[in-house]
Amino acid sequence: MRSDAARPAAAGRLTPALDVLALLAAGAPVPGCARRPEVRVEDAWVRSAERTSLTAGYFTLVNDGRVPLVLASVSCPLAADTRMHTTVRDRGIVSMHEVDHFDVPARSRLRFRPGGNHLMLIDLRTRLLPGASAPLTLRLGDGRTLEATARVRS
Ligand SMILES: [Cu+2]
Repeated sequence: MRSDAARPAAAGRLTPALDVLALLAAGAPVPGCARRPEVRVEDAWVRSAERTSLTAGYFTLVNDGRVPLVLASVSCPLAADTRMHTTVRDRGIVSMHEVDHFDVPARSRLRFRPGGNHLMLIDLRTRLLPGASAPLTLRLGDGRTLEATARVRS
């Protein structure tokens, strides 16, 4: 005759280890082991503006996910208007153009950096001194928003 009572005890002893393996296999966060979000903003900074009411901002939007996304707009409460620009070189002439949105494919990075894509922060409400910070809100095409803190530097 088989002993049913022995089985649950044995299974119970194995369960904790199996649970952790199942969590790892599912990619779930394990306590004490923080994971970076798949979609995130890195290296956000804004050029200091002590005498002008206009400056530029930069960041990297990381999309480590399997789904493409769209960067629809960026705003900063320290500026009356924030626009996304790209820099274009055509036969030696450098100009910048406003961009309505950026497509960010799955597993890619969208970089804003000097000489390339950049934010224009227009009609600053305050001087931006090195060491200060400026909050940025990135709005995605699906309605999600990402908050970032940009360091002000010269
Ligand atoms: Cu510009």
